[in-house]
Amino acid sequence: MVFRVVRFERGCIGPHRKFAQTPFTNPLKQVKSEIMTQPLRLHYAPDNASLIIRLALEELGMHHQTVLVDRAARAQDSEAYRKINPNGLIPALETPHGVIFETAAILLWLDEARPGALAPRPGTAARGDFLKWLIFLANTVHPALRMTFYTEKYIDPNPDQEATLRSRTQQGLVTNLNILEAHADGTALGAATPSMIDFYLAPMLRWMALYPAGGTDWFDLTRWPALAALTRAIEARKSARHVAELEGLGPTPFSAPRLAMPPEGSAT
Ligand SMILES: N[C@@H](CCC(=O)N[C@@H](CS)C(=O)NCC(=O)O)C(=O)O
Repeated sequence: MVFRVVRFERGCIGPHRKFAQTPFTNPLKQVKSEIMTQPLRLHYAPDNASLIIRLALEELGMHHQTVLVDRAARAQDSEAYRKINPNGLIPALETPHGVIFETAAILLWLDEARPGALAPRPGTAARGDFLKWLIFLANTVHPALRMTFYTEKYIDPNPDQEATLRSRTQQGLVTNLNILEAHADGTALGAATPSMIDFYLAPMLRWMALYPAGGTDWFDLTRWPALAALTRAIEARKSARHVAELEGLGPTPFSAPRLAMPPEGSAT
């Protein structure tokens, strides 16, 4: 378990007029104090989708504990873990509001805890772009990646059909990356101050380069120079360097990744 230092910036959960009128039961103040007193617990495995959340937590400076899900023992399938995430998927975040699972949902929950820190604030013109790219990553890119990693979950075992499924899905990912490249112009994607979208995309670019073992020939990050720049910008951040060290991801975890050598747990 890793305990991080608490850093609560002033105004991290801003006042809300509707609630501010109720002096004794201000729910947002309550959330703030709950988060301060009850640590967030991230159920994680190294180099899994929990990496996205860990990067965001570190970047936000939010106090959290990590709880290893032992993939080598298929702990994600255990009865105990399914009480946390009934889908048996990593990550899950225990919060004062209960368990949140699904990467994008957790990111949005963190955004509510620290409005404006890693995403444009709700109601601003830039918010729509943020939401559409976040959901595009979560609904389109991430599930396609899963399909290339876990073909056995989608079709019956058959090496030829699995290879076809994988390569057709990877062709779709090329199209997705072309679109992302065209929009990584520093507005919603690849901005000088990264958003949650960048922290979501960088690990997925890493996994495209590494997984499945022997099935990554399709991927060459140099084809997408703006996305390559985004990976370099993310891995240069103090938060990302720290997480890379904690999960054994190496010095260039996103721009030129190598397989994880984590101090605990297993990536697969
Ligand atoms: N839609 C889920 C996907 C998460 C996901 O694919 N997690 C992988 C690890 S990267 C996992 O739990 N794999 C274990 C399994 O499928 O048994 C999310 O966004 O959180």
